[in-house]
Amino acid sequence: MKVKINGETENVLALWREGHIVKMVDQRKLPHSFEIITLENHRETAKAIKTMVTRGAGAIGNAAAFGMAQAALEAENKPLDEFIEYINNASETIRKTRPTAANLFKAVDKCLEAGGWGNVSVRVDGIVKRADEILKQDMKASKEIAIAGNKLIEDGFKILTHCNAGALAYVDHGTALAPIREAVKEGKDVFVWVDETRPRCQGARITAWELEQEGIPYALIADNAAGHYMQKGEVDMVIVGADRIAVNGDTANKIGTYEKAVVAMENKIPFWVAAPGMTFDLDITSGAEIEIEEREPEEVSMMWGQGEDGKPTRIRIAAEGTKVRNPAFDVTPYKYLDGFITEYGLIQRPFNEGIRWVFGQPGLLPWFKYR
Ligand code: RI2
Repeated sequence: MKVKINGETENVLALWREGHIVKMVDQRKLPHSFEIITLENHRETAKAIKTMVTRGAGAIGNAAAFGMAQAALEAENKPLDEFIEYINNASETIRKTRPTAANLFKAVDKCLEAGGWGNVSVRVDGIVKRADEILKQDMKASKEIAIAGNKLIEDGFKILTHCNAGALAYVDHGTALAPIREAVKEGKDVFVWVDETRPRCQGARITAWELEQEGIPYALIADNAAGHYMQKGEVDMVIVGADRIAVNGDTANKIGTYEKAVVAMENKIPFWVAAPGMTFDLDITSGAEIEIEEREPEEVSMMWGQGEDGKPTRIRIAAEGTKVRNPAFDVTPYKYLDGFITEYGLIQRPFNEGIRWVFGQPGLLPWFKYR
């Protein structure tokens, strides 16, 4: 991802590992300041996931894997039984951070599997290598998603996106923003409508910032404005990311995605979900089984931003004591989706073959066609 730092353009990843240390862009501070945070151990990394220093399904999967690598390195001098106990406890700490994104749980499981045999040093090596591999595979998948999704984008398209599914959410081109980046690279004239995405405003704070950094034309709109532009014929397609996708195609993504999908269908606008295999949960048959994270009421009753003095400021919108509900995600039923943009290609209607087939397990989901 390109970032302008003190006038110079640099390539920065959302997060990376340096030995036992994990570094990540502090996404809570964007767009008003660009800071890299250093996490010394797996507990700090788990806290960073929970408090959304890093966020986005893919990035929290990487953070989870790096947390596992840190735990392995922290325990490398312990006897085997203590090592196993330490790793299991660390995996529980990491699993408890955020419940919805499939990538987090898969990353932890993959690391446990890689560290599940041999003596301590073999296990440490296995976990650390697996954590690094997950990042490498994500970077490759992100590029493949970019190429697959670009095929859907025509010159002159205006594309709506919700939340942030860019390079900060999925290293290193993003999911939803990856095809857009690719289209622009190919010289297509593309414009992006950016939903602000209350309550945390990842659209306003992160997507708009990413697009600005890359010089991609966009306009930030209030969440409530998306339907208006769809109705006016000013949206050619919608692309969003995903946090967890069930075998039937039901998709959990940032709260508000469901509404956009319904309005898109009403206006006959194609609605695509860009997501890697890691986000598909083949153990659940429908979206009803997806746990929806409920976050702090202050995300709704207060806003964070930059004050007129240039300093970070929190202001209260609703009166103190106001009752709040704050689900972070919703589930869009598969019937509203035109398909999925994955590293394996496009999975689109008419859905004749199964997602399980696409991901190497023949069987279910008879109405998905892999192309
Ligand atoms: P990738 C975000 O959640 C949004 O739901 C967004 O669509 C998704 O993660 C992006 O993840 P949050 O972590 O599809 O900001 O890019 O709450 O992996």
